[in-house]
Amino acid sequence: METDQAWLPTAAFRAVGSRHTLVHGTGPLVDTVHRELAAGCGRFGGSVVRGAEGGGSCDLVLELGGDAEALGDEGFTYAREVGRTTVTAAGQRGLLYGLFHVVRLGEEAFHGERAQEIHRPTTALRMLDHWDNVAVHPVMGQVERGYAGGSLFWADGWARGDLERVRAYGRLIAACGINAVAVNNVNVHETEAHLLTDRIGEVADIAGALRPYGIRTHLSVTFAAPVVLGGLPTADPLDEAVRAWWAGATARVYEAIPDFGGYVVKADSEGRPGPFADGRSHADGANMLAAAVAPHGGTVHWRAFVYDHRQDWGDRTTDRARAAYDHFVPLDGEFAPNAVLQVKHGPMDFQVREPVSPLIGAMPGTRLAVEVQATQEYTGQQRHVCWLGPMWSEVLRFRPEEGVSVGELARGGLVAVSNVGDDPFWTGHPLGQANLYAFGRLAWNPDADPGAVLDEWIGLTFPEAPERLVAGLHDVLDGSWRTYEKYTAPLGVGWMVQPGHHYGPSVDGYEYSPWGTYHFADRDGIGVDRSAATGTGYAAQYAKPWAELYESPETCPDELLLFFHHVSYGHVLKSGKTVIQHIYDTHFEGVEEVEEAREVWASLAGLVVPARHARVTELFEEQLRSAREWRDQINSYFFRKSGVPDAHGRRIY
Ligand code: BDP
Repeated sequence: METDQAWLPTAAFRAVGSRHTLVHGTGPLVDTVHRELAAGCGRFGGSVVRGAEGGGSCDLVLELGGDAEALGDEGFTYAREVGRTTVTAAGQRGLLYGLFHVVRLGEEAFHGERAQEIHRPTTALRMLDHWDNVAVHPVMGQVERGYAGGSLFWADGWARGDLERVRAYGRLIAACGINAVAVNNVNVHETEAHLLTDRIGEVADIAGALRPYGIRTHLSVTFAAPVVLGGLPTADPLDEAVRAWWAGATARVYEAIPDFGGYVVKADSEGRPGPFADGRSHADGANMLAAAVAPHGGTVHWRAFVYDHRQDWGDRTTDRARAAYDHFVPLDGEFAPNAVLQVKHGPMDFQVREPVSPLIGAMPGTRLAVEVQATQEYTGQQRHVCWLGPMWSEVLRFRPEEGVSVGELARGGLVAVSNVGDDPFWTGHPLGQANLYAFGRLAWNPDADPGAVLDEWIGLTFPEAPERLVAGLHDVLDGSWRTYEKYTAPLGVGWMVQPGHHYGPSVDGYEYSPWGTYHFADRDGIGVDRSAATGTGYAAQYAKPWAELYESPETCPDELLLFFHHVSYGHVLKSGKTVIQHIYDTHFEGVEEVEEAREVWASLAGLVVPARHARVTELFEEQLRSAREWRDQINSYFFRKSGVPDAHGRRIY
């Protein structure tokens, strides 16, 4: 089957490709812009000329120039006067993004007048982290938490020889604003460790395929590299021989990939090696690597996903939610300027509902990157429709303190764990593409309205779609995150998933494990007391007004109540319902909403390419089966624990 073109189908170029365009400027990315236009014009009858002259009769001018300070390398201006649309960029990447802006606008880009607008990304780094293994891992498979087939980059233990698909990927993600990719799993196993040294040539090949679209390549490395690759007796970050080893290895990386982005590091986390082994801090570790990449202009993304997975008992000293803050806030100000602390958006692990991590905003002297998860590990594993744009938008617009939003605090970048694989639809679930697209667009502008982003994705992916299709797609996707939330773990308590693979319900799956993922349900109530007064003290990690708001069950928002508080089943929510009735109602509603979405999708048959329609239809069957399973397990569990019948007398199994 042919690769699905996602949001850059041929048709999206119609408006641009039928015009007369002048491209002015030189450089490899200007060549890319020119190639894109030439291909579009070849199809739709327009023309494109290159150079400074001959623009008199052009409808579209894309030119290098403008105010470098105001635009930066990636910004552009866009203006429209009758008969002429002009994009001006100071840097080549800006020109590429300007082209895609015009493509997105379609016909609208050529009608009427528009005063000059400046477009510039809020965040300089917009990265996808691929959790891809080079060799198939015996437990995790090739792509850890991957639900879209094998890896785009690696096959049969090596980098793919044919990188055509990688080139297409670069084009696709550049078109939604992404400019960096980490090509291997944060859990760096033995084979993958070698990418840093003797196998760097393979990474260079991939980098070469992504470069024409302005995408820099990053690599996940193991902190133990000096030992496992260099034969040194230690990986101690303060040891001179270790530092020299990293400096040498890094210089060779840059010889192979001059525009290499830098390292991604998961250290002292879930069994990965790190600086603790030598009694050093995370800042010592990160700074040592930062020193190695600094002469070459690189960055270290040091992950803050650090907690002790062998000792959480849900109390003040071991609450997993507290761990990142407890580990890192004391180190604020100690990290090198090119060391970025990469923080998951919530304190736990990509649950369907979590509060925003209190680390974000608490480290003013440290560059932070915020990590979200496009791969739907805990949100239906790309078998369920779950459009995450609204969730990410809530996170990015959250203001940890007066004034500044998470989107603005993420000075070190916005990162998503990729949901892409070698699946012909890219994302397994064809509608999962909306998440990838939304991430790119929200990373560019965290304030963008997610509903508008969704409509943009629909418009580009289904060009010339009749109104009924547009409305149907919007309906199916728009509320799908809340629907998923309704039929899974309630009110922010999270988890309740099958251990290990994390798909499907298991209410007590993690309840008695040391990983720290509890609901504490008993016959009287449910939830984790994370208040400062009587619980783990987690609520006090927030600044005002959040610390106060979360501290009391009276003021805590309903959707996070069980994350912060242990309450009785009869506790009345702000919605006016009791907790137990809320559980029953939302689980019935969630399943009904999936049934409705499935009907809407069925009604779109004939309007969607048959292969795509069939794939989603099949997946809806599974989503519905799974949603019913969730509903029945959750409802019957809490009915038996509490003994409280459903107020509406519905059957609970
Ligand atoms: C969890 C995943 C695990 C990852 C880990 C991480 O279950 O596979 O290795 O996060 O982010 O969500 O490092």
